[in-house]
Amino acid sequence: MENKKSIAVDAKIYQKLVALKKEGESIEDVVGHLVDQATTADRNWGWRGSCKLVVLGPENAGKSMILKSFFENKDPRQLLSDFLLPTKTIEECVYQWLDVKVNVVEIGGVELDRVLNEGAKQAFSKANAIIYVFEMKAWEKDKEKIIADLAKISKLAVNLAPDASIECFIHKVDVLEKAKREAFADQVQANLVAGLKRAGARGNVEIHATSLVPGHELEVFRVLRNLLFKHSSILRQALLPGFLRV
Ligand SMILES: Nc1nc2c(ncn2[C@@H]2O[C@H](COP(=O)(O)OP(=O)(O)OP(=O)(O)O)[C@@H](O)[C@H]2O)c(=O)[nH]1
Ligand SMILES: [Mg+2]
Repeated sequence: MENKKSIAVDAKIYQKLVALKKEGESIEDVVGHLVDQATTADRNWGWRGSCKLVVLGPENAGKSMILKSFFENKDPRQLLSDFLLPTKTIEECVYQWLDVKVNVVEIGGVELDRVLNEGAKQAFSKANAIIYVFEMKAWEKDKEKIIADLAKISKLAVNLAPDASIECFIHKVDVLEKAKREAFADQVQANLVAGLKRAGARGNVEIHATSLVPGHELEVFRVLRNLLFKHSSILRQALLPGFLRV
């Protein structure tokens, strides 16, 4: 994957990453090397940390493909040329990412309203991140529903998953040509923020414009990696003072 952007991490971690940086490298390169080092090491790291991700959103939004490309290392090109059956239930999977045991709860689009209206206790309980995915082109038609869903999620999270960050993927941004894409994504983002405020959403909803189409896929990887990053003791150790890059 080509890494052109720097990743958004908190200031302390960022400083440590800068300290590990060799000449000519970007911060993304440093994280990439740390990840490679850990995944190719002979030593079996085992699970040291765990985290729970809940992924939900309307039907056909791209949730299953996002998860397969990130956690199963499936080539997005291949995935996009295939057909995936719609997710008809709530699917729970356990993935390993470095030394992190990641419990992923994926709520199929057909289950979305039921889960949100019935309280979502089990699905949301103790989640570390809740990711809501919708297709960019659905915005005009479905904006009220999207805002209502996100506001509901933010309120449910207060009691069920108080530590969870809430992430919203405006997905399939590739369907618009570049010039229009950025302006439209900015407009959707501004309307979403205003709508969430009106709807009394609680806490912060982080909004990301995403796509799996090659050339655009970095944002999905960046967001997921930054969510998991905090739970990895390998990366935490690597970031301690005195750690030397091999
Ligand atoms: N253009 C474009 N299409 C995408 C992208 N990601 C996924 N898709 C398409 O979106 C469709 C639905 O993808 P899924 O991952 O099955 O959607 P889902 O959100 O899991 O849908 P449900 O299981 O019904 O909830 C597929 O036909 C994909 O080819 C993307 O980044 N860009
Ligand atoms: Mg699915």
